[in-house]
Amino acid sequence: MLQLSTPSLRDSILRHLTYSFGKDPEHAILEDWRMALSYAVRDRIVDAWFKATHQTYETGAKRVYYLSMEFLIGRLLEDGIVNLELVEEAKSALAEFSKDYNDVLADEPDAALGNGGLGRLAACFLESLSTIGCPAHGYGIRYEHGLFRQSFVGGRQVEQPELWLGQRHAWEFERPEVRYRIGFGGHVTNHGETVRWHPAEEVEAEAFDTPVVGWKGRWANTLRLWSGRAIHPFDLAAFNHGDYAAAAAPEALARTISRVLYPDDTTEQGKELRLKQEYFLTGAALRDILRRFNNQFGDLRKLPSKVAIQLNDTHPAIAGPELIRILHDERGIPFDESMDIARNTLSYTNHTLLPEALESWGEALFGRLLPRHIQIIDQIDNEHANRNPSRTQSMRADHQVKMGQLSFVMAHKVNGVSALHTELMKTTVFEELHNLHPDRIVNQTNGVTPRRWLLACNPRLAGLITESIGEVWVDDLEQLEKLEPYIEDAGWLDRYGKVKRDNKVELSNWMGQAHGFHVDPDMIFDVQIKRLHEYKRQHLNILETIAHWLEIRDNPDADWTPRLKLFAGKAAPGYFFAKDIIRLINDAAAVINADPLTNKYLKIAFLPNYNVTLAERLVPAADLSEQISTAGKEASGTGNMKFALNGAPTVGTLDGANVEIRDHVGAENFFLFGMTAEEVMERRMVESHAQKAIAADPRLARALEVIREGRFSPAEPERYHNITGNLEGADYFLVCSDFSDYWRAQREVDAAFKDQQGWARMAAFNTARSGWFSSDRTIRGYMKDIWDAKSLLD
Ligand code: 26W
Repeated sequence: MLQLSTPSLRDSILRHLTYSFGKDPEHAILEDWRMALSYAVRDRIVDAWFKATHQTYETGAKRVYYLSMEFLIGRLLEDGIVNLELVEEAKSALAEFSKDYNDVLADEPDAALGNGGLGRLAACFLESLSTIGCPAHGYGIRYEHGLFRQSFVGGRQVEQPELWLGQRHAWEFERPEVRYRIGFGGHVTNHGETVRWHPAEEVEAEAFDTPVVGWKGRWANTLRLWSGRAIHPFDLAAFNHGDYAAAAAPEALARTISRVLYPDDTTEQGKELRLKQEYFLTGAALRDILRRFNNQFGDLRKLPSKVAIQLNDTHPAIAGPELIRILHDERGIPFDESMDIARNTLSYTNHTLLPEALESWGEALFGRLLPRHIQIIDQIDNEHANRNPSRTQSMRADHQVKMGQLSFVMAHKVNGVSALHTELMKTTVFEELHNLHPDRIVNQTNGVTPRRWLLACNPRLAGLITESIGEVWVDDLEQLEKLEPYIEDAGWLDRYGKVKRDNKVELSNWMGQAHGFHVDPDMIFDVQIKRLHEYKRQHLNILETIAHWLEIRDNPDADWTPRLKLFAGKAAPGYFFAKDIIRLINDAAAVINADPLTNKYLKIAFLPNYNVTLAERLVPAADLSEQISTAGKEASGTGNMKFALNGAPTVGTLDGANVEIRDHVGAENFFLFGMTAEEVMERRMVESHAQKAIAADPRLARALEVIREGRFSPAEPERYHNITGNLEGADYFLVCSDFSDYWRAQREVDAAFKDQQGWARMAAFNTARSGWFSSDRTIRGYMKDIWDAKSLLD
């Protein structure tokens, strides 16, 4: 392992600046310094990477493969520095060149290769797999354009292409020697037993590797991302005929497959290119997995004992049919045996119960693009029907290919992502399959990595914790419980409270400088940051805020608890209702923030372009975590865990992992409101439930009225009639029915916040009792219950 002192890091930075980037300190630009520091840190990660790779090979250990269409990585430089415990060394090494550490970190673009929860979970999982020392690969797509950049024009969301590769990227190694041809379309021929697929078009998948280092740099795994390449990139003949576009077309077409991330996170669009992306990722990953397996073990019947493949939702579900195609069509293993080998190798995680998010492809499109796979799926379906005569539901009903059903049947384990969600899987979408295979569904409640989401993003709190109980918590987070005795010490609690206030001051300064938005750091920082979706009910939050504003206007001299309502989040470009909620929040903010009668008590901010880096800035400064989804809709949530860890009590419903957070932190440290998942089902049956709720709550009625009459859109009074119309009508997500109790909970928050000592206690108990929500605990669960994989570090 290379020396880890400041001088050697400084030398390494200077050496890379000089020889890797051809710059001397006088002429180097900020990006050069970032790249030089990144390379200096990367050198040290590569050592751990090589050691891990060799050890895995030598020990013949079982490998885990995590297949995901999304990896919401964010920035990697600080993560590398923190995991290698080089923060002070990096700061002082840069200082010797009078460079500011935070300026250099801020120059790195986010790798926004994901939409939200599913993608970020995959990134946290990879970091935990490395921290634990479990041999693993992540497989994904190297999108040229990640999730779109969001800006607001007149309060409306505007999307622009994201250009992360527009700047130099320090964290990937191109692998030109690792290429696989992925076919599409064409036809299938039968020669007696053997079936042959003859693709009509082929594109090459080229590998780009990123090392993922764990805590203390003891291990590093590989994230392998595939990029589309043309087999014959340039059509010289066309060029010679002056048809330059045609000449470049092959390359452009091939790159299309990895050009951009689909920005939808709940509605499957059924687009052909999306299916091509899913097969591109899965086909290349399986080729690569089997090449590595063959090199080491050979006998494919041993595959399940040496390889565990996790499907991150149904997006890579084609892995089942593809593995059978290779085992049966190419390697001649009988079909049912191929099916068993595949099932014992594959496992599937479901992340949502929303019907519109469950992938189901039209058989015409599917059959045209993957003519052999649809045959195999029919055979899988028949095989399953034969083995389960009582079965009624088919994965091939109504001329569709239902990827949820296929994933369940082709997996030896299926898991949900919170206790409530896993139970709902058994009683809703997978009820019949659960009854047929009662021991297949298991729960693995989500988690987050404490390295990024506490140690790196909240150094003030991490410092206080380490000073109090040592640093063991960093990779054994339940050690945080050792903080409980300190909470009884008023002096310690003051320091805990000061940490939060200093984080709030830092965020206020940043909001002032970056967005010209000035706010009093003693307000309650009430934060709702996540993708925009009706089930997450950002419109319930703004409705309560408007009702609160009207109440303050009625009694401006009352003893109100000043509050900042902070929003951030993107809406899928085609999700117009969600985009209107964003616009309403911005329109309301413009009026309420300008109201001299109330703006010392209530302010609203919607920060643009929410991403991992913005979350790292907001979470440490939050006082209150908004987790207000309609019960039964949020599979787990992971933001809720980050807030609790960073000392922000939750105002929330009994949904997803909120239930388990409340169980761990204590009901007295959680502001609960709203209907349970059962009550939601019942309330939906109630005739005009929304009207009844509005009639019963004048505050709600009045808030809806001012929106409907155009108080926040005087130029276009009817602008939000779709929102008020929906809420006064179907209100499927029960915003109106949960409003009164939400109001009640928020007023309890106001009262509790007045007692700063009391609030700090609640916050500190959230930190001390949230250790279970580490992704290390989650991954150890997968290793034990699903993958039968071992750590090579323990
Ligand atoms: C096909 C379009 C599409 C794309 C992504 C449909 C669905 C998705 C994801 C499953 C949506 C998602 O991110 N789900 C979130 O997953 C998190 C990690 O498990 C959970 O914590 C969130 O509750 C869940 O909404």
